Amino acid sequence: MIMSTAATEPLGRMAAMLRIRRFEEQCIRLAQAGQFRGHYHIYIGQEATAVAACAALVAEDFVFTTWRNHGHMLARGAAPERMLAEILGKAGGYAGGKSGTLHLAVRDLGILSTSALVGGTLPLATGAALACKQRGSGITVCFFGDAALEEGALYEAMILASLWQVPILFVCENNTMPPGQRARGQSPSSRLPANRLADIPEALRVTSEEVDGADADALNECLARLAAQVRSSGGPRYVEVHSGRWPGNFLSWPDLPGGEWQIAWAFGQQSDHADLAAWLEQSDPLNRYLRKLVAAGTLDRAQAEAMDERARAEMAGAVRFALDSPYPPPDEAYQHVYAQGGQAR
Ligand SMILES: Cc1ncc(C[n+]2csc(CCOP(=O)(O)OP(=O)(O)O)c2C)c(N)n1
Ligand SMILES: [Mg+2]
Repeated sequence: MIMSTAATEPLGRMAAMLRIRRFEEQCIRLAQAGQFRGHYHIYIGQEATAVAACAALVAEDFVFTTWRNHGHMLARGAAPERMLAEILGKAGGYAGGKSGTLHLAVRDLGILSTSALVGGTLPLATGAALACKQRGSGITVCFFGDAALEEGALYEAMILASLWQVPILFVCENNTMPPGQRARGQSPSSRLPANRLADIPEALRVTSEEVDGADADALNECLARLAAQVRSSGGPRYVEVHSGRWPGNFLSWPDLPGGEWQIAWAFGQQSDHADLAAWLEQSDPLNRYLRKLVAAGTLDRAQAEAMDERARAEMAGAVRFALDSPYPPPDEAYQHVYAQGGQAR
Protein backbone atom coordinates (compact mmCIF):
# COMPACT_ATOMS: atom_id res chain seq x y z
CA MET A 1 0.00 0.00 0.00
CA ILE A 2 1.21 3.50 -0.79
CA MET A 3 1.66 5.45 2.43
CA SER A 4 0.46 8.99 2.92
CA THR A 5 3.97 10.42 2.58
CA ALA A 6 3.22 11.21 -1.08
CA ALA A 7 2.28 14.59 0.35
CA THR A 8 0.78 17.32 -1.76
CA GLU A 9 0.20 20.00 0.92
CA PRO A 10 3.05 22.33 1.99
CA LEU A 11 3.38 20.91 5.51
CA GLY A 12 3.22 17.35 4.23
CA ARG A 13 5.94 18.09 1.68
CA MET A 14 8.08 19.71 4.36
CA ALA A 15 7.66 16.66 6.60
CA ALA A 16 8.48 14.31 3.71
CA MET A 17 11.68 16.22 2.95
CA LEU A 18 12.69 16.18 6.61
CA ARG A 19 12.18 12.41 6.82
CA ILE A 20 14.54 11.93 3.86
CA ARG A 21 17.17 14.27 5.36
CA ARG A 22 17.10 12.49 8.74
CA PHE A 23 17.17 9.05 7.08
CA GLU A 24 20.23 9.96 5.02
CA GLU A 25 22.07 11.32 8.03
CA GLN A 26 21.47 8.04 9.87
CA CYS A 27 22.72 6.16 6.85
CA ILE A 28 26.00 8.11 6.90
CA ARG A 29 26.37 7.51 10.64
CA LEU A 30 25.83 3.76 10.16
CA ALA A 31 28.37 3.61 7.33
CA GLN A 32 30.91 5.55 9.34
CA ALA A 33 30.37 3.21 12.29
CA GLY A 34 31.22 0.28 10.01
CA GLN A 35 27.69 -1.16 10.13
CA PHE A 36 27.75 -1.77 6.39
CA ARG A 37 30.42 -1.90 3.72
CA GLY A 38 30.65 -0.92 0.11
CA HIS A 39 29.88 2.39 -1.44
CA TYR A 40 26.59 4.20 -1.10
CA HIS A 41 25.08 7.46 -2.22
CA ILE A 42 23.10 10.10 -0.41
CA TYR A 43 20.20 12.25 -1.61
CA ILE A 44 20.75 15.25 0.68
CA GLY A 45 19.97 18.45 -1.25
CA GLN A 46 17.67 16.77 -3.77
CA GLU A 47 14.79 15.87 -1.43
CA ALA A 48 12.29 18.27 -2.97
CA THR A 49 12.55 16.52 -6.35
CA ALA A 50 11.58 13.08 -5.05
CA VAL A 51 8.81 14.51 -2.91
CA ALA A 52 7.30 16.51 -5.77
CA ALA A 53 7.57 13.69 -8.30
CA CYS A 54 6.11 11.02 -6.02
CA ALA A 55 3.28 13.34 -4.93
CA ALA A 56 2.13 13.26 -8.56
CA LEU A 57 1.85 9.46 -8.65
CA VAL A 58 -0.94 6.99 -7.90
CA ALA A 59 -0.71 3.40 -6.71
CA GLU A 60 -0.51 1.74 -10.13
CA ASP A 61 2.39 3.90 -11.38
CA PHE A 62 5.99 2.70 -11.64
CA VAL A 63 9.22 4.24 -10.36
CA PHE A 64 12.76 3.49 -11.58
CA THR A 65 15.75 4.89 -9.81
CA THR A 66 19.55 4.91 -9.48
CA TRP A 67 22.21 4.51 -6.80
CA ARG A 68 20.91 7.81 -5.33
CA ASN A 69 17.62 6.06 -4.59
CA HIS A 70 16.82 6.47 -0.88
CA GLY A 71 14.84 9.69 -1.26
CA HIS A 72 12.79 8.35 -4.16
CA MET A 73 11.88 5.26 -2.17
CA LEU A 74 10.91 7.10 1.01
CA ALA A 75 8.84 9.62 -0.94
CA ARG A 76 7.04 6.74 -2.62
CA GLY A 77 6.15 5.26 0.77
CA ALA A 78 8.85 2.67 1.45
CA ALA A 79 9.35 1.82 5.13
CA PRO A 80 12.61 3.33 6.43
CA GLU A 81 13.31 0.42 8.78
CA ARG A 82 13.09 -2.13 5.96
CA MET A 83 15.25 0.05 3.73
CA LEU A 84 17.92 0.45 6.41
CA ALA A 85 17.82 -3.27 7.22
CA GLU A 86 18.37 -3.97 3.53
CA ILE A 87 21.23 -1.48 3.34
CA LEU A 88 22.83 -3.29 6.30
CA GLY A 89 22.36 -6.66 4.57
CA LYS A 90 19.91 -7.88 7.22
CA ALA A 91 17.09 -10.42 6.92
CA GLY A 92 14.49 -7.77 7.78
CA GLY A 93 15.29 -5.82 4.62
CA TYR A 94 13.10 -5.62 1.56
CA ALA A 95 15.13 -8.29 -0.24
CA GLY A 96 16.10 -10.23 2.87
CA GLY A 97 19.47 -8.50 2.88
CA LYS A 98 20.55 -9.51 -0.60
CA SER A 99 20.22 -6.26 -2.49
CA GLY A 100 21.96 -3.68 -0.33
CA THR A 101 21.53 -0.01 -1.21
CA LEU A 102 22.41 -0.40 -4.88
CA HIS A 103 19.54 -2.70 -5.85
CA LEU A 104 16.73 -1.61 -3.53
CA ALA A 105 13.30 -2.32 -5.00
CA VAL A 106 9.78 -2.71 -3.62
CA ARG A 107 7.50 -4.29 -6.15
CA ASP A 108 4.31 -3.57 -4.14
CA LEU A 109 5.07 0.15 -4.36
CA GLY A 110 5.78 -0.03 -8.09
CA ILE A 111 9.49 0.61 -7.45
CA LEU A 112 10.59 -2.06 -9.86
CA SER A 113 14.31 -1.44 -10.02
CA THR A 114 17.30 0.49 -8.84
CA SER A 115 19.95 0.31 -11.53
CA ALA A 116 23.48 1.01 -10.40
CA LEU A 117 24.55 1.43 -14.03
CA VAL A 118 24.72 4.98 -15.31
CA GLY A 119 21.79 5.19 -17.77
CA GLY A 120 20.76 1.62 -16.93
CA THR A 121 17.41 2.65 -15.56
CA LEU A 122 16.19 4.25 -18.81
CA PRO A 123 15.57 1.18 -21.00
CA LEU A 124 13.89 -0.65 -18.10
CA ALA A 125 11.64 2.30 -17.35
CA THR A 126 10.72 2.72 -21.02
CA GLY A 127 9.74 -0.96 -21.08
CA ALA A 128 7.54 -0.46 -18.01
CA ALA A 129 5.95 2.57 -19.69
CA LEU A 130 5.21 0.38 -22.72
CA ALA A 131 3.55 -2.06 -20.31
CA CYS A 132 1.45 0.85 -18.92
CA LYS A 133 0.41 1.68 -22.48
CA GLN A 134 -0.50 -1.92 -23.24
CA ARG A 135 -2.59 -2.36 -20.10
CA GLY A 136 -4.16 1.06 -20.66
CA SER A 137 -3.35 2.65 -17.29
CA GLY A 138 -0.60 4.13 -15.16
CA ILE A 139 2.57 6.07 -15.91
CA THR A 140 6.27 5.52 -15.22
CA VAL A 141 8.69 7.95 -13.60
CA CYS A 142 12.35 7.46 -14.39
CA PHE A 143 14.95 9.23 -12.23
CA PHE A 144 18.54 9.50 -13.45
CA GLY A 145 21.63 11.69 -12.98
CA ASP A 146 23.10 14.07 -15.54
CA ALA A 147 25.83 11.56 -16.46
CA ALA A 148 23.18 9.34 -18.08
CA LEU A 149 23.21 11.73 -21.03
CA GLU A 150 26.67 10.37 -21.83
CA GLU A 151 25.30 6.83 -22.21
CA GLY A 152 23.93 5.28 -25.41
CA ALA A 153 21.17 3.55 -23.44
CA LEU A 154 19.56 6.92 -22.74
CA TYR A 155 19.28 7.75 -26.44
CA GLU A 156 17.97 4.31 -27.33
CA ALA A 157 15.31 4.52 -24.60
CA MET A 158 14.28 8.06 -25.36
CA ILE A 159 14.00 7.43 -29.11
CA LEU A 160 11.75 4.44 -28.45
CA ALA A 161 9.69 6.36 -25.88
CA SER A 162 9.15 9.08 -28.47
CA LEU A 163 8.41 6.76 -31.41
CA TRP A 164 6.09 4.52 -29.40
CA GLN A 165 4.55 7.40 -27.42
CA VAL A 166 4.67 5.70 -24.05
CA PRO A 167 3.61 7.39 -20.77
CA ILE A 168 6.95 8.15 -19.13
CA LEU A 169 8.29 11.13 -17.20
CA PHE A 170 12.07 11.37 -17.50
CA VAL A 171 13.50 13.20 -14.48
CA CYS A 172 17.13 14.20 -14.99
CA GLU A 173 18.59 15.27 -11.64
CA ASN A 174 21.47 17.52 -12.60
CA ASN A 175 23.53 17.98 -9.44
CA THR A 176 26.64 18.96 -11.29
CA MET A 177 28.86 21.82 -10.19
CA PRO A 178 31.21 23.94 -12.23
CA PRO A 179 34.80 22.63 -11.73
CA GLY A 180 35.87 25.75 -9.78
CA GLN A 181 33.17 25.26 -7.16
CA ARG A 182 33.58 21.54 -6.75
CA ALA A 183 35.20 20.25 -3.57
CA ARG A 184 38.21 17.97 -4.04
CA GLY A 185 37.27 14.38 -4.82
CA GLN A 186 33.78 15.09 -6.11
CA SER A 187 32.38 13.63 -9.33
CA PRO A 188 33.20 15.45 -12.54
CA SER A 189 30.45 17.25 -14.42
CA SER A 190 28.90 15.64 -17.44
CA ARG A 191 30.88 16.48 -20.57
CA LEU A 192 28.60 17.04 -23.53
CA PRO A 193 28.82 19.29 -26.57
CA ALA A 194 25.21 20.49 -26.07
CA ASN A 195 25.10 23.90 -24.38
CA ARG A 196 21.76 23.12 -22.85
CA LEU A 197 21.19 19.48 -21.93
CA ALA A 198 17.41 19.93 -22.13
CA ASP A 199 17.81 20.55 -25.90
CA ILE A 200 18.74 16.89 -26.38
CA PRO A 201 15.30 15.39 -25.66
CA GLU A 202 13.67 18.18 -27.68
CA ALA A 203 15.66 16.98 -30.73
CA LEU A 204 13.99 13.59 -30.23
CA ARG A 205 10.56 15.25 -29.97
CA VAL A 206 10.31 14.74 -26.24
CA THR A 207 9.07 18.03 -24.76
CA SER A 208 11.45 19.17 -22.03
CA GLU A 209 11.80 21.89 -19.46
CA GLU A 210 14.13 22.94 -16.64
CA VAL A 211 13.37 23.72 -13.02
CA ASP A 212 15.24 24.87 -9.92
CA GLY A 213 15.82 21.94 -7.54
CA ALA A 214 16.11 24.30 -4.56
CA ASP A 215 12.59 25.64 -5.05
CA ALA A 216 10.15 23.10 -3.61
CA ASP A 217 7.04 24.95 -4.80
CA ALA A 218 8.34 25.36 -8.36
CA LEU A 219 9.18 21.65 -8.43
CA ASN A 220 5.79 20.72 -7.13
CA GLU A 221 4.00 22.78 -9.78
CA CYS A 222 6.28 21.57 -12.59
CA LEU A 223 6.25 17.87 -11.77
CA ALA A 224 2.51 17.76 -11.07
CA ARG A 225 1.84 19.45 -14.41
CA LEU A 226 4.24 17.21 -16.38
CA ALA A 227 2.95 14.02 -14.76
CA ALA A 228 -0.61 15.11 -15.61
CA GLN A 229 0.45 15.72 -19.21
CA VAL A 230 2.06 12.28 -19.43
CA ARG A 231 -1.12 10.76 -18.00
CA SER A 232 -3.49 12.56 -20.35
CA SER A 233 -1.40 12.44 -23.55
CA GLY A 234 0.07 8.97 -23.03
CA GLY A 235 3.40 10.32 -24.34
CA PRO A 236 6.79 11.15 -22.76
CA ARG A 237 7.90 14.36 -21.04
CA TYR A 238 11.36 15.32 -19.78
CA VAL A 239 12.47 17.61 -16.99
CA GLU A 240 15.96 18.65 -15.95
CA VAL A 241 16.15 19.59 -12.27
CA HIS A 242 19.12 21.78 -11.36
CA SER A 243 20.43 21.15 -7.86
CA GLY A 244 23.49 22.68 -6.22
CA ARG A 245 25.67 19.76 -5.21
CA TRP A 246 25.64 19.23 -1.44
CA PRO A 247 29.17 19.68 -0.02
CA GLY A 248 29.07 16.21 1.62
CA ASN A 249 28.42 14.51 -1.71
CA PHE A 250 31.85 12.95 -2.21
CA LEU A 251 31.85 10.20 -4.80
CA SER A 252 30.95 6.99 -2.99
CA TRP A 253 31.95 8.08 0.52
CA PRO A 254 29.57 10.78 1.70
CA ASP A 255 30.37 12.80 4.79
CA LEU A 256 28.50 15.30 6.95
CA PRO A 257 30.56 18.48 6.70
CA GLY A 258 29.34 20.81 9.41
CA GLY A 259 27.33 18.00 11.06
CA GLU A 260 23.66 17.10 10.87
CA TRP A 261 21.20 19.67 9.57
CA GLN A 262 20.11 22.12 12.28
CA ILE A 263 16.71 23.72 12.36
CA ALA A 264 18.40 26.86 13.71
CA TRP A 265 20.03 27.29 10.26
CA ALA A 266 16.62 28.16 8.87
CA PHE A 267 16.10 30.70 11.67
CA GLY A 268 19.07 32.97 11.10
CA GLN A 269 21.93 31.02 12.72
CA GLN A 270 24.85 30.26 10.38
CA SER A 271 26.81 27.04 10.09
CA ASP A 272 30.56 27.59 10.79
CA HIS A 273 31.36 25.42 7.78
CA ALA A 274 31.74 27.98 4.99
CA ASP A 275 30.86 25.71 2.03
CA LEU A 276 27.88 24.34 3.88
CA ALA A 277 26.67 27.80 4.93
CA ALA A 278 26.74 28.99 1.31
CA TRP A 279 25.02 25.86 0.09
CA LEU A 280 22.27 26.10 2.74
CA GLU A 281 21.60 29.65 1.68
CA GLN A 282 21.53 29.14 -2.07
CA SER A 283 20.83 25.52 -2.81
CA ASP A 284 19.27 23.57 0.05
CA PRO A 285 15.60 22.96 -0.78
CA LEU A 286 14.83 21.97 2.82
CA ASN A 287 16.37 25.01 4.51
CA ARG A 288 14.88 27.34 1.93
CA TYR A 289 11.42 25.79 2.10
CA LEU A 290 11.28 25.90 5.88
CA ARG A 291 12.24 29.56 5.77
CA LYS A 292 9.57 30.24 3.19
CA LEU A 293 6.83 28.50 5.19
CA VAL A 294 7.81 30.37 8.34
CA ALA A 295 7.83 33.70 6.50
CA ALA A 296 4.37 32.93 5.11
CA GLY A 297 3.10 32.06 8.61
CA THR A 298 2.33 28.46 7.57
CA LEU A 299 4.26 27.12 10.55
CA ASP A 300 6.31 28.48 13.43
CA ARG A 301 9.54 27.33 15.00
CA ALA A 302 7.87 25.19 17.67
CA GLN A 303 5.84 23.36 15.03
CA ALA A 304 8.93 22.88 12.87
CA GLU A 305 10.81 21.45 15.86
CA ALA A 306 7.95 19.06 16.63
CA MET A 307 7.89 17.91 13.01
CA ASP A 308 11.64 17.38 13.10
CA GLU A 309 11.39 15.50 16.38
CA ARG A 310 8.93 13.08 14.76
CA ALA A 311 11.26 12.53 11.80
CA ARG A 312 14.25 11.96 14.08
CA ALA A 313 12.32 9.55 16.30
CA GLU A 314 11.07 7.59 13.29
CA MET A 315 14.57 7.25 11.87
CA ALA A 316 16.07 6.34 15.25
CA GLY A 317 13.46 3.56 15.40
CA ALA A 318 14.45 2.47 11.89
CA VAL A 319 18.09 2.25 12.97
CA ARG A 320 17.15 0.10 15.98
CA PHE A 321 15.09 -2.21 13.76
CA ALA A 322 17.94 -2.56 11.26
CA LEU A 323 20.60 -3.17 13.91
CA ASP A 324 18.41 -5.72 15.73
CA SER A 325 17.48 -7.59 12.57
CA PRO A 326 19.59 -10.76 12.13
CA TYR A 327 21.78 -11.49 9.13
CA PRO A 328 20.18 -14.00 6.75
CA PRO A 329 21.28 -17.60 7.43
CA PRO A 330 24.17 -18.72 5.18
CA ASP A 331 22.17 -21.64 3.77
CA GLU A 332 19.83 -19.13 2.11
CA ALA A 333 22.68 -17.67 0.05
CA TYR A 334 21.57 -19.41 -3.14
CA GLN A 335 17.84 -18.82 -2.67
CA HIS A 336 16.17 -16.20 -4.89
CA VAL A 337 19.27 -15.93 -7.02
CA TYR A 338 18.28 -17.74 -10.21
CA ALA A 339 15.00 -17.53 -12.12
CA GLN A 340 13.55 -20.65 -13.66
CA GLY A 341 10.25 -20.77 -15.51
CA GLY A 342 9.31 -17.34 -14.19
CA GLN A 343 9.93 -18.41 -10.55
CA ALA A 344 12.84 -17.25 -8.44
CA ARG A 345 14.56 -20.14 -6.69
C1 LIG B 1 27.89 2.45 -17.04
C2 LIG B 1 28.57 2.97 -15.78
N1 LIG B 1 29.74 3.65 -15.89
C3 LIG B 1 30.35 4.12 -14.76
C4 LIG B 1 29.78 3.92 -13.53
C5 LIG B 1 30.44 4.47 -12.26
N2 LIG B 1 29.65 5.62 -11.75
C6 LIG B 1 28.82 5.46 -10.69
S1 LIG B 1 28.04 6.91 -10.30
C7 LIG B 1 28.82 7.74 -11.54
C8 LIG B 1 28.56 9.22 -11.76
C9 LIG B 1 27.16 9.44 -12.09
O1 LIG B 1 26.85 10.79 -12.19
P1 LIG B 1 25.37 11.26 -12.34
O2 LIG B 1 24.59 10.42 -13.30
O3 LIG B 1 25.43 12.72 -12.66
O4 LIG B 1 24.71 11.01 -10.92
P2 LIG B 1 25.10 11.62 -9.49
O5 LIG B 1 25.89 10.54 -8.81
O6 LIG B 1 25.87 12.89 -9.75
O7 LIG B 1 23.78 11.86 -8.83
C10 LIG B 1 29.68 6.91 -12.23
C11 LIG B 1 30.51 7.36 -13.38
C12 LIG B 1 28.57 3.20 -13.48
N3 LIG B 1 27.94 2.97 -12.31
N4 LIG B 1 27.97 2.75 -14.60
MG1 LIG C 1 25.29 14.24 -11.27
